[in-house]
Amino acid sequence: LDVREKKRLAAEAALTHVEDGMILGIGTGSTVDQFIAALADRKIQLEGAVSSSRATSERLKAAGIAELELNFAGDLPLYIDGADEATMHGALIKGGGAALTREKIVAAASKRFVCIIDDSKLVEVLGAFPCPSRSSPWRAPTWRANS
Ligand code: A5P
Repeated sequence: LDVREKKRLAAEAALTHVEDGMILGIGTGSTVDQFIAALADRKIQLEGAVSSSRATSERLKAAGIAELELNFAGDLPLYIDGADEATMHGALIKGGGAALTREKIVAAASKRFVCIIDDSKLVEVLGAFPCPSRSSPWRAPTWRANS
């Protein structure tokens, strides 16, 4: 599989956590783009999505998914996003897509975080990816190595 196909598979695996009528928090990046495409392809009817970046907002609009403001949406059941690096223990480096501030805000408002990554993101030790948030890697409580 090429990387794009792997991203698509990771994105599709996350669909098992998504139900019609949900309001999702949605991160940023090429894996998230695959997730948004998968939502549209499967014709999943979300109530809407809270976006973490302008790029994601554009993708949501193109997919016909309503974008909601976090102030109106309130607490979210689920946040979906990729990562730049991940350990088998679920520690992550994020921010490589330059959307970290909004990503953190939307993730913090969400009950669960399902991280969609392919195996190219797995590392023994975090830190090879050059980003300023290195000192405070995220914990991803619902991260699954094989999904
Ligand atoms: C955005 O700021 C990042 O945290 C992304 O989630 C991360 O860069 C993953 O991007 P890709 O899915 O393009 O690898």
